Amino acid sequence: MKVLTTLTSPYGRMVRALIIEKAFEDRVEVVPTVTRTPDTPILDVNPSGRVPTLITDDGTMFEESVLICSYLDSLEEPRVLAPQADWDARILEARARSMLDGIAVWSREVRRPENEQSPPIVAHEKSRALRLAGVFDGIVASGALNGPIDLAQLTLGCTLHGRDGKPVGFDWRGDNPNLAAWVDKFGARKSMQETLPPG
Ligand SMILES: N[C@@H](CCC(=O)N[C@@H](CS)C(=O)NCC(=O)O)C(=O)O
Repeated sequence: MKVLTTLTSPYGRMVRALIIEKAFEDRVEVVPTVTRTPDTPILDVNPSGRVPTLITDDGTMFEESVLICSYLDSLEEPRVLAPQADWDARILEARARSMLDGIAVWSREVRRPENEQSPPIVAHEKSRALRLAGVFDGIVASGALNGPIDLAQLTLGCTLHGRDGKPVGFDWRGDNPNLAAWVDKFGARKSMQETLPPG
């Protein structure tokens, strides 16, 4: 199997880290690629052009990080993802995902030429991200993310670890010491160290 991804995508990092957590390095090849160019190789396999994209050995194409993580996780025990009926775990997954999706919108906005950026979008996403950082500071203080690795932890870790100062203005550490300590600890895992985004 192959997973195509950029090395900067936090969604791709979730899949790359899960591959390491599951010790699937020999089963899934990570193929670094580029996106958002007219000739990106992603378009040969996935018309959406998005990463991460997984191609199985029989040629089946998966997109969407959670779907890819669910599929890979299903291949071998122990499972990392919460069972369908574990609502507490899935609520946390969704919350972390909500934070990641907002930060992705913010990051994309500030990558546009300055005269094309929307200050209201940037302000909206910045306040959402900082609000959610505060929520997660309380959640990690309660110990809710200290169990065996799960998708909520993986999502939160890939959202925040190794991305300090990105996007510019996302200064969440000072007001959220519990979250900062949790991210530093989670970020020390081999799977996180080996998937650090470049630069
Ligand atoms: N919901 C998707 C989001 C994936 C996504 O937004 N990927 C970005 C990179 S971070 C991408 O492929 N962008 C290229 C494009 O929009 O053409 C997932 O969870 O996999």
